[in-house]
Amino acid sequence: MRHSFNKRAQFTVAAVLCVTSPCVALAAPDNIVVKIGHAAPLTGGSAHLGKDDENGARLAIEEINAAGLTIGGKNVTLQLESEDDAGDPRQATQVAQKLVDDKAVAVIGHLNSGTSIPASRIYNDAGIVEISPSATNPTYTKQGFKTTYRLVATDAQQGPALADYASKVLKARTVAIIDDSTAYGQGLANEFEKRAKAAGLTVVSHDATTDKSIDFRGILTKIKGERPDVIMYGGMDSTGGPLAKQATQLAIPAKVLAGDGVCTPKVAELAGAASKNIICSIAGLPLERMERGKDFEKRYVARFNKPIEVYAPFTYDAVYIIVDAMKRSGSIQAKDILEAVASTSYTGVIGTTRFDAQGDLKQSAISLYQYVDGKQRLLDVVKM
Ligand code: ABU
Repeated sequence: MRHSFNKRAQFTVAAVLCVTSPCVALAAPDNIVVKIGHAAPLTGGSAHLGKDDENGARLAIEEINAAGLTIGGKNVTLQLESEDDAGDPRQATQVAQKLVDDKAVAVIGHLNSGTSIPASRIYNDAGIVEISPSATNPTYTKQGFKTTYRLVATDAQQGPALADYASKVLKARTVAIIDDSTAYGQGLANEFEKRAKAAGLTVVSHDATTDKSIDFRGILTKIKGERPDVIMYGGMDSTGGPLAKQATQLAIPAKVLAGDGVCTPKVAELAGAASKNIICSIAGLPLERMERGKDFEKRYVARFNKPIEVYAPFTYDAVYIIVDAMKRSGSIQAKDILEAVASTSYTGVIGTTRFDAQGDLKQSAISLYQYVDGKQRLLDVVKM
């Protein structure tokens, strides 16, 4: 039943779009339009990251359509349906339901852990694969859903990598922790704290703010009195940048350690000269260590006339992983794509992707960066 309904729906989409969209007017009668969903914050403090993710997916879809795609003997045109979840858990579930109702056969997203986790139940109920390019909270893939996948390491790996750097490289003895109370920020801070304590660091304080805060002077003034060797921040760049800047304005000498939500070109803009105090990680290989990274970067910049933020290579590969599953199953049905994604062995820009039974990567990496003259400089890559 489900099979024939989906097939009818996809032909209907093609017909409707032929009269409403010049893009699909190109589609011949035997050309099936298949929707790939994407969801991320396209408004609000993380809109630049959401747009970066969308651009990566769009570039892949444009390339695949230009090259021509045939699945099961039928010509297929991919269509990106990109939705704005505003980084908000409630809006994320509404957007997820819309993508399901609109018959997306797979979804790339969401960007945040706090949106990916609640949305994942909706995709699971609908039997649609969800591949997050960036959600790092371990809970995302621990819910027992067969539909949840991610292309990054988890915070159970990222938190310890940051704590080990603080302890072994910075030789820190004391740390003050701040998190933004989100699934990501709080989760990462907690993982960091566990490993820091195990490594013998003293956690002098652990404070919570929100993902909308921009004034950290109250917390930072208190922390200044605690004289920590380092500050660890669990949150995104839109808040991490001002936090680092205000710490420098208050003459706090401590380095600010943070995860992938902070580790962007944008944070240097927001922190200004204080970016030299930031050490951050991303939950994958650095672009410069990806075999096809330079080539991807050239095509991305030529198409969008802006630099990559962080996870565009991951959304780009996510599209190709979905198409690889279509090719291997010879089907454009959501249930067949879902089944085939589990046995993915796909070499793309970010490397070779293979998933474990939970939907996490079998092999991943954590890359550590500092900022020199406002530019990211790679410090280390820890293979997982
Ligand atoms: N991993 C950082 C940004 C996305 C998240 O909330 O997990």
